[in-house]
Amino acid sequence: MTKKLLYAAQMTAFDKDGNINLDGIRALVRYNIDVNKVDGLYVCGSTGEAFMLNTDEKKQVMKTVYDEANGAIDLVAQVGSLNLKEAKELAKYATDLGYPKLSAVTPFYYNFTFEQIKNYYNEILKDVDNKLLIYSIPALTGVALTTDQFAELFENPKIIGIKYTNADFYLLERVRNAFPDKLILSGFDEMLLPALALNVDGCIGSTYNLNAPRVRAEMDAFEAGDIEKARELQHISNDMITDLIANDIYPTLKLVMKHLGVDAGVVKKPMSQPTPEMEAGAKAIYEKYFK
Ligand code: NAY
Repeated sequence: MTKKLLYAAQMTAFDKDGNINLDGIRALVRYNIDVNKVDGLYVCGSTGEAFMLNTDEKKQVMKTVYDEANGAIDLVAQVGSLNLKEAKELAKYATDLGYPKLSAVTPFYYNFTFEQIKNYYNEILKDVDNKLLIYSIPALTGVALTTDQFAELFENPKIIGIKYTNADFYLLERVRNAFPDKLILSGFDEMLLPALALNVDGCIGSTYNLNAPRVRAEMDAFEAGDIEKARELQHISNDMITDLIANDIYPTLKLVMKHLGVDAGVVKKPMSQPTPEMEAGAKAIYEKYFK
């Protein structure tokens, strides 16, 4: 039995003017390594607000995380972009830095055909010696790949798995069964337990920046066959996630981090800036779930 992997989706700290705050990013990495004891970090994904960053900012985030982690944990650089030239540049940049894995979101917005999506992945990987996880998040991209399409993408040996952020458990079962040797990481934190039941290799999520110890205990209980305990822990996590979503999840994650002793700054506009009500809600979440 192999241990399930726990990755936090790395947040990007910003100041109130939307500039990246490298010290805040370092503090988040340290907390994830020292306190959360994660197996790895997913850098420049949705939680990292990367689709609102320019190329230079993405590079600074990747470099800062890489330096701070200093080889202690696994790192995945999300390089996907509608600008394929940028995606290729970032893939090369992250690979040259030493990132052991890349990931790329399925290209979105223009309703690309599967042929175009396939060419996008093969182009990103053409000139780099690295491995890649497909970042599948149909709710945000509108791109829902089928088992056969995943199989076609896996014809490229550099594509080693999927970050599966999808509530379609029928597809997850089909994909897990069809590709037993691929790395499949579950991306919806509130659906971790059913994903574990379908034998995912682990998870990547935003709430693990706060909640990793509880989630590790859940995965350990699951592996030990104590489903009742795993269910109880998922239930607490889901109460917390429900409260986070009700309070506006992205800014609230950072506000709760502050109570945990990490100044992760604020989110970038057009995401909402903290209001006094939001701050009160974040304090209540901290007190209810983390004190
Ligand atoms: C990413 O790229 O950072 C992620 O996909 C992390 C996964 C998160 N998805 C989104 C859209 O933020 O952790 C989840 C999510 O926040 C959580 O399950 C609450 O819904």
